[in-house]
Amino acid sequence: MFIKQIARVVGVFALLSAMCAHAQFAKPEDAIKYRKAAMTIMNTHFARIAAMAQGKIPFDAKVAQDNEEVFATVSKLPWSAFGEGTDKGDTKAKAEIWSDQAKFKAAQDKLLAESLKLNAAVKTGKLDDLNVAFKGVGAACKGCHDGFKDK
Ligand code: ASC
Repeated sequence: MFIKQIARVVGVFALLSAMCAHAQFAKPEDAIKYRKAAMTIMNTHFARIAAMAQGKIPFDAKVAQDNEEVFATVSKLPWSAFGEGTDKGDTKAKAEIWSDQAKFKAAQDKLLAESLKLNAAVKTGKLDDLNVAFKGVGAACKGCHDGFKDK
């Protein structure tokens, strides 16, 4: 009986800590470093796709797919690193991230939606599809930066 109660309490704590997304970072500066690193990787892989879509480098469907795969995965990572206390320090994050969380979440959802379209586009293997989808993702990046990132 008593054991069951302990198990229940432990379970509740585990759930609470899982819900507390920024608990994975020991210090705010760790979270800031993490989200910047994720965005650097997003930029690297998105830029390769963009270069192909814009005809700056030769189009290779396999290369586009490989880069999209990394982008899709890593673009899910930054958001949990905008927790409490990470508004100060070595960051260009605007206060609006915390004061208008619904809008910030909507900007993340927009990126996810455009990213899914990019995923569909790289699968067709057609440069025209890539060209349309990469613009959607780029607009989502820019939209969020315009609203939530200092120059
Ligand atoms: C990138 C990058 C962005 C977007 C944006 C598109 O490669 O780092 O923030 O594309 O410039 O307009």
